Formats: sequence, C-alpha cells, structure tokens
Amino acid sequence: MEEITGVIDYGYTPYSEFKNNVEKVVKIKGVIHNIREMSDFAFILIRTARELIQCVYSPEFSEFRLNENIVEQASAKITGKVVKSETRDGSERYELQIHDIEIISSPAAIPPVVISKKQVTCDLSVNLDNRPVTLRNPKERAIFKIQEGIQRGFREYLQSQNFTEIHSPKINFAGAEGGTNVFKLDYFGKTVYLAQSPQLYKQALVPVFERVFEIAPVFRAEHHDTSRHLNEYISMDFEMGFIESFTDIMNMETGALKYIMNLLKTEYTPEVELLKVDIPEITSIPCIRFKDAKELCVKKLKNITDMKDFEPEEEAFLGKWAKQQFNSDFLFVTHYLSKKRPFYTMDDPEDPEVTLSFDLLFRGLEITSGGQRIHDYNEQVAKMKKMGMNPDEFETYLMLHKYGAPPHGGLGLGLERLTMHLLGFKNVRNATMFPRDINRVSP
Ligand code: AMO
Repeated sequence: MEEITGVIDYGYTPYSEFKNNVEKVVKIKGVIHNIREMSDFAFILIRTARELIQCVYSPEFSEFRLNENIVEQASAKITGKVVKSETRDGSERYELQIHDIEIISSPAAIPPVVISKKQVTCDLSVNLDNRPVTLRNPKERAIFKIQEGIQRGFREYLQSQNFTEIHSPKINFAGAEGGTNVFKLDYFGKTVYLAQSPQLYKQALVPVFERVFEIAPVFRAEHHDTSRHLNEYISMDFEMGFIESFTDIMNMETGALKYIMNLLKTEYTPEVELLKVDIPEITSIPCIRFKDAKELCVKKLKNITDMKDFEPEEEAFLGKWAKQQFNSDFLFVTHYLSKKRPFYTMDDPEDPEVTLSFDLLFRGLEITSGGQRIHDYNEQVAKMKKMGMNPDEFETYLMLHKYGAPPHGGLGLGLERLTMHLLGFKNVRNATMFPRDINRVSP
C-alpha cells in the first residue's frame, strides 16, 4: 500500500542554491517568461515563484532544437549546467546552460497584454481587466509580495506581544461604523449587513483573550469612485485590554510599523530593490491634536469649509508639514471631535467635545483610525441614545459592557492604503490584487 509521508521533494534546485552548484547539472521548474532569440543562441527567462532565472539555449550544449512548443507562458522542467554570469555591476549572478527542456503544459493563446517586459505599460483599467495575467509580471507580482510582508510583519509583531489571532463573522446584524456605506443583504428574508469592520467582535473578545488581532476583508459601500476607496479591503485590526491611555495603542502601532519596515528590508530585498521602495525610517512618530492641525491647515490652505474633518488636501499638507518639521513620514492626529467618531469611541473626560481617538497619516494619507472605547455599560448606552441609536438593537454587543470589560482600545489599518503610499502609487487599485469598486466586480 502507498503511504503518504508529508514530504514533497522532486529534486529541483532553487535559485538560492545555484551558488553552491556552479558547473554542476541541476533540475529546475518554472514558466517560460520570455524568449529572446539571437543569431545562434537564445535567452530563455524562466519565472519561478520569486525569481527570473536566465537560461541559455545553444545548439552547442542543448540536446533539443527550439520549436513551436517552446513558447512564453508554457510550463517547463529544465535540466542544465549552472554557470556564473558576468554582470555590469559586479554582483553575483548565475545562469543555466540548458541541456534539456520538457514542456509539461502549453498555453492555448498569447496573453492579451504584454507581460514579459520589465513592466506592464497598459492603462490601469486594462491591467485590472486582465489581472490573472498581468499579475504574472514580476513588478506587479512584487507589489503583492511586499503586501504579504506587511501582513506577515503585523502578525508576527502582535504574536510576539501576546495577541491572539481571531476571525469575526462578515455577515452581521448591524453595521459597526454607521453611515450609509454599508452593504445590505437579503438573508433568508431578513436584512443583514456585510461587516464594515470587525469592531463589535474584536471588542467582545477583549475580556476573553485580553489582546486580539484580525487580518481580513471588510466591506464598504462607497458610492464615489475615488483613488483611495475600495468597496472591499483588507483591514488589519487589533484590540487590547488594560490600557492606561489611548497612547498605548499608538505605541503598539509604532512598534508594529517599525517591525514591518525592518522585515521588508531584511526579508523582501529582491522586491524592495525591484520596485525601488523608499522604506521609511521610524524612530518615533510625532503627534498633533486635531484642533491644532486644523488651525495649521486653515492658515496655509484656502477654501477650507469643513471644520469637523480633513479633506484629502489637508491630509496631504499635514504629511508635508510632518516631513519638514520632524523629518517623519508618519503623523498621529489625536482628539478628533466626538461628533465625527463612531458610537463606541470614548470621549475625553477633560473635554467631552473631543475623543480619545487618533488617525495615523502616512505620507499625507490616512492609513489608520483608532482609539479608546467606552467600557462602562451606562456610559455606552447613554452615548448610543445621544447619537439617536436604539441600544436594544445592540443587545449582544452590549453584553461586553453589561458583564464587565476592562479599559480597552484598538485600531484598524488599511492594508491597501499602506501599500499604496509605501510604493508611491496615486491610486489604491494599483495596490489591490483584485479590486472591488463601484464599477468593478470582475475579475
Ligand atoms: P475606519 O473606518 O477609519 O475605522 O477604517 C480604518 C482604516 O481602514 C482604511 N479604509 C479604507 N481603505 C480602502 N477603502 C476604503 N473604503 C476604506 N475605508 C477605510 C483606512 C482607514 O484608516 N473600526 C475602526 C477602526 C478602529 O477604531 O479600530 C474603523 O474601521 O486605512
């Protein structure tokens, strides 16, 4: 009887091992990314999970002849000899002199967009229409490898700080963030809502695990087509109990961001170099109160009408101001107006007009909202009533407060927004694998 051992090893040599196999014959697998035929030889670039390996075909050492099956996007197994190649910058590079190639899967058609050049140059909408193909381009792919690094860093850092990873339901009895941007769903005749955030559940789990985090999709019915809003995005959330001040949350986020940036530098070097990522140096992050930030904006910018929140231009201005004043790519803005923050936010006991809340701006874009929550039952019920909400509709949420909760707070960090500004994109869709917006639900 055949037995399954949990081991898969077909004897392929990863590119990282080429340096230990110079002049030896090895076996690799991958997709033919690009073929460049010269007069008497050819370069065949093989795309593996993370690299492009340069392979050389020549009748001198190749035991086959180029033919109509050897085409871009075909999957292949290749044997060949590893040789050290010359590079202009003197860095170590290795290539493979192909002895033999076995095509194991052939494409049925030529890709609709050129993906074998250095970058995909078509319009963003064409790029997004053809995402399963355009993501194969190494630069497009690198965006999402970096994004993986951000999530991995967030997870690893919070795990090191004793947070428990959770998954909250995405089909819910109420919208957590209020407003009109909630998707309604017919649920066997009842109206339910797609989760705008894991807010109500992450709070419920504070008395259970003390510290929790979640990385998951959330849904916002954004009615406008903007360059920074998606209808589905990945929210990186955490919630922590026994805080002594809402600045504990800002400290935890600063620690996480330092860890993430360092992880990208050390373990995502190929992608960081390919995309020329300008990784921010973080020692500490400056903080400014909303009121003071607003005053700065009013002094420097014209036509500011909304005194309760920031327009994108104001955030961009504050981003530049933080860079000039503190040489910081990040800025915490604190004490937002009570009127503008959700019902669960704690008001500042010293000035109930404002809240113990914050946003984090990164290079002039809001990437995080967070703050301290109300933990007292009567206080939460009173605030709900003041905001015109019916506490009876939130009975299960209010179990948290009714049956005792420690002082706590947390935050939500938009993964695509962080990726977007880290990589210098103007549109959040560039940093979204398969974006969902008002005009797009496919692919
Ligand atoms: P908020 O609604 O401010 O707060 O969202 C937190 C962060 O999520 C990102 N974000 C978005 N990204 C892309 N498209 C959107 N439509 C979109 N909307 C928001 C932003 C934003 O800063 N429950 C609170 C967080 C908390 O207090 O814990 C919340 O969801 O980066």
